[in-house]
Amino acid sequence: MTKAWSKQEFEQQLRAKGALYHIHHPFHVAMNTGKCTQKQIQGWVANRYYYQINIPIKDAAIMANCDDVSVRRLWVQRILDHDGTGDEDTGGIEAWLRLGEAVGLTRDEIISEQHILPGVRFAVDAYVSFARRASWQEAACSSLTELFAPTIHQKRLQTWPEHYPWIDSNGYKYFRSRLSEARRDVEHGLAITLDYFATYEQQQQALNILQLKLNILWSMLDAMQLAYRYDEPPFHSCDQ
Ligand code: AHQ
Repeated sequence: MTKAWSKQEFEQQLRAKGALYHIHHPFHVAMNTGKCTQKQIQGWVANRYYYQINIPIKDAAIMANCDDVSVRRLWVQRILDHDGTGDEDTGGIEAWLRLGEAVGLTRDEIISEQHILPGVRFAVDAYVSFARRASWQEAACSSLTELFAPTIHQKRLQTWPEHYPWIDSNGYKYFRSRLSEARRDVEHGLAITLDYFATYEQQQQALNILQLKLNILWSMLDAMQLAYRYDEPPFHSCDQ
């Protein structure tokens, strides 16, 4: 029976997974080094919209599975951050639509989901399905990719204005809002994870859950890489 890691070591092991975060995906590297065309940026924003609208659904699934009112009291903020609370605060999904308009898409074409690639849809749906059937603690653990998210949002805010001056800077509101929201969320998710996954076997399970989410994020970008940078969109080789 292998001895469990200390909480410090367990956290180190979780953070080490950052080496596989999608900031290192060639599509992301191209975006952050100014190598993407407007079409490729538009494809990314339009496809990531499907991820964004599914985050509150995923979080509601976690809430539905969670019998701990103190956890729900904190977790509910994630839903409000995306859905907003009304006229004044229209939320992250609205900010994402603003990003879409800032890169030259129309709201209608984003909301229509006409650009969503099958591989992106499958990956996002897999995330929501996981959150529905996993325990709320396991699903909380899967959100820990946000340990690495502030860096990715910061990088976009630092590099995109210089590389893509044609993007209206009003579109960057979402990235700015996530800098603080992600830091707050991940503190809570990390506390749940470090407490719940106590034995060595459970700690290995937590690492596997985090890997599942890293795979989901990486697979979304694989679909976009093929479609928008290799010009091989789904069914491109079929006669129709
Ligand atoms: O905008 C993002 C977001 O709201 C969330 C919620 C969180 C979760 O519950 O899994 N993860 C996440 C992420 C967002 N943006 C991604 C990006 O690259 O812009 C990063 C992603 C994450 O790291 O999981």
